[in-house]
Parts: sequence; structure tokens; C-alpha cells
Amino acid sequence: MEFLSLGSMPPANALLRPNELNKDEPRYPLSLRLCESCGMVQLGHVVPPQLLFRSYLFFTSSSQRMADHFADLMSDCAREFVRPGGLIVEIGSNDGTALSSIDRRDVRLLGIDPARNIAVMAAARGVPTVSEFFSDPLAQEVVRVAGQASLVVACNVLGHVDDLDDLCRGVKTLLAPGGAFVFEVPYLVDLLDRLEYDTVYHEHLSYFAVRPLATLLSRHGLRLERVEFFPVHGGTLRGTAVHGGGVSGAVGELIAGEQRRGLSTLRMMNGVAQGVQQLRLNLRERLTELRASGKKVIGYGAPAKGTVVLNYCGIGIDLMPVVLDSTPAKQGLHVPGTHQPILPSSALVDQRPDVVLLLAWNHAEEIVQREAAFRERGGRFLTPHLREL
Ligand code: JHZ
Repeated sequence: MEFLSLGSMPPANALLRPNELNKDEPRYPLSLRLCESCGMVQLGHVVPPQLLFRSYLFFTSSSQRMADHFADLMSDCAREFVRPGGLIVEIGSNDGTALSSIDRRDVRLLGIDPARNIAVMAAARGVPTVSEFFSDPLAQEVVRVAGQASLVVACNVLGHVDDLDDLCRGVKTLLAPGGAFVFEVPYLVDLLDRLEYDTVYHEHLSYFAVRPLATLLSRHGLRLERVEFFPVHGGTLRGTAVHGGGVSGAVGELIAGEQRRGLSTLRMMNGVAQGVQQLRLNLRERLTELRASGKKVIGYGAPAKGTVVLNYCGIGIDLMPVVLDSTPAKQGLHVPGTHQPILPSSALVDQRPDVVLLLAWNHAEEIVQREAAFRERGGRFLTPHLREL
């Protein structure tokens, strides 16, 4: 049952070149649905993955905090699960940031990522990368060539994959006995509690609570053994699964807690949808007031999330003339739909805004610290959830 519609939107990372601004942009419906029986929350419409992921503009290395987070994950998991000579495979390895952080010389590494432009960057970091979509047939091929993996890692990947059964079959094929599948996904409960509607975009097909994850894994002979939570990306769930069935006692308790909260009820989702609609009105009102009082507002960060906020809230160039982003590949391009030009972060000084809308709010600490001089000059940071920083 559909409970939230964000309208029809261009894909969040389909940034435009200046000569594309007058052309029609492909738009696709963006809405969330709940399966009341299994608790899965998913998009109502699937954009073909070839259009979204073959050439990709998001680089894991763009945040030092995220790079540190993944380095910790890799070193902890390698210590726990990988013996000398063992193989570590990362699905969705992006630019190789996580795998290249492993400082052990006695393990073998393999990245798998469909983005061809990014695989080149991973190779330059010394990470051998297969530039393909992960699938069970690909897993069989990896096993044939390199053997099974003691550790399979997939961070922010499960939500991006339409055929989750095939992905789990592939993990089952790839995982050596005694090995672990460690994955991270944005945690649905945080999304709902904090109204993080901007993490809903065409790349993210599924939004996970613990119960549907456990059901999915167990259907493929994988047992969800451990679940941990981290604050990154607005609330992240890290799961560790091993060969087997069912769930551990601790995971069972988490599932019971989610059920007690009424997580898979339409009633709860409808409340969230109302909160999101209110947030849109409030943000538009605040930006309109700022403009009326002669204040200049610009955006900081051109993340996928930013495209959603600007398009859903109807924030055009009149309310926000430019957006800044530190990623060289994004600079000189324009935000899909609303068309703000993307300038380097260094333009903050020349732009002289009064208020910065922190579209990359999940990196607030890193950004606010770096841009301390802006606040010293009297500037203010505001998040799309109307938090003042
Ligand atoms: P960021 C990505 O979402 C895409 P996005 C993906 N689909 C996913 O699942 C999630 O991550 C988890 C810039 N920046 O990380 C860099 C600065 O300008 O929120 C990025 O363009 N200055 C895989 O795109 C953007 O902000 C800075 O100091 O929503 C952040 O993008 C920092 C730290 C970042 O991901």
C-alpha cells in the first residue's frame, strides 16, 4: 500500500551539463509502499539500474568521516573473520576507499562495482575491481577463479538492488564456511523517526527494518547473527550474517521491539507522511521569509538527498541561486530538476550567503568544522529538517 508520494522526479544523481538545461529531463514517480504482512518498505517504481549506476558521481572518498568509518569496519571484520591467505570481497566497492584501507598484506582483495568510471579510480588505489552488477552467476565465476571469500562486505548496496533473492543467492555461493557477510543499510526506524524523506530516491528501492532483513537472509540459508547501529548517514544498521538459519537471540529481541512499536503498520506510515508534508511547507515558508527579508540562502553539498529536497519542496533558483560541493566531478554541473549550478566549496567566501542550507546534513560535523570562518562572520547553517547549527 502506498503511503508517501514525493511526486515525479529526475534521478537524484543525474546532474546536468550546462548544454542539457533546456532539454527534457526523464522523470520517474517516487513513492513509498509498505507491505503490511512482511514489513518491507519499497519504492513503487523501479528505474532500470543501467541508467543509474553505470556512470556514477558519488565517491566514498568524499567524506573523511565515512572513509574512517569503513576503514574501522574493514579492519575489525578482517581481524575477526579472515585468516592469512583469505579473500575479502566488497560488493559496491565504489572507488576502493574501504578495501584499500586494509593494511594487512596477507589477505586477497576484490571489489565489485558496476560504475565503470569509478572502477578506474579503485584500480588506481590498487584495488582489483570487477566492473559489473553483482549476481549469483558472477559470484559463481568469482568462486571458480579466486575461491570462496571469508568476508563479503556490502555497504549501502542492499537497498539499491531490485532482485534481493539473487543477491542473497550470490552471497551464499561466495561465502566460505565459517565466513561472514557484513552489510550496512540505512535503518528504516531512523528514517521514520527523523522524517529523513530525502534518503528516498530512485537508487534506493528498499528501506530495511530488522525483521524483513532476517526473513530475506534466512530464506537463503544465512543467519542474521548480529545487528549494530551507527549514527552515520542519518542512522545506519550494520548486520553480520553467517551460514545457517533463523536469527540469534539478540536479533530476535530487536525484531520483537520493532513489532511492539507498530513498525509495519500503515497507521504509523501515514503519520510519517503527514510529518514529511509539513516539513516541506515549513522549509518553503522559512526560505520565502528569508528571501523577503533580503537574506541570501545557498545550498551546501550536492548529494542525492539534495536533489530530493530541492525538487520535492520546489526550491528553485529564485530561492537558492547556487549549491556548493567539494566533488570535482560534480562542479560545473547543475542539480537535476531545479537546475542550481554546482560550484566548488571555496566559493562560499565570494557568494557571501547569510544562511547555508546544509543539503549534506549527514556530514554536518565535518562541514561546520571546516567552514568555521563562515559562522564567525555571522553566517548560519540550517538543515532541511529546520535545525539551526
Ligand atoms: P552523501 C550517497 O548518497 C549515494 P548521497 C548512495 N546511493 C547511498 O546509498 C548513500 O550515499 C549512503 C559533498 N561534501 O555522502 C560530497 C562536500 O561538499 O551525503 C557529496 O557530493 N563537503 C551510494 O549522495 C555530498 O556532499 C564535505 O565536506 O546523499 C555528500 O553526499 C563533505 C563531507 C561532503 O551521499
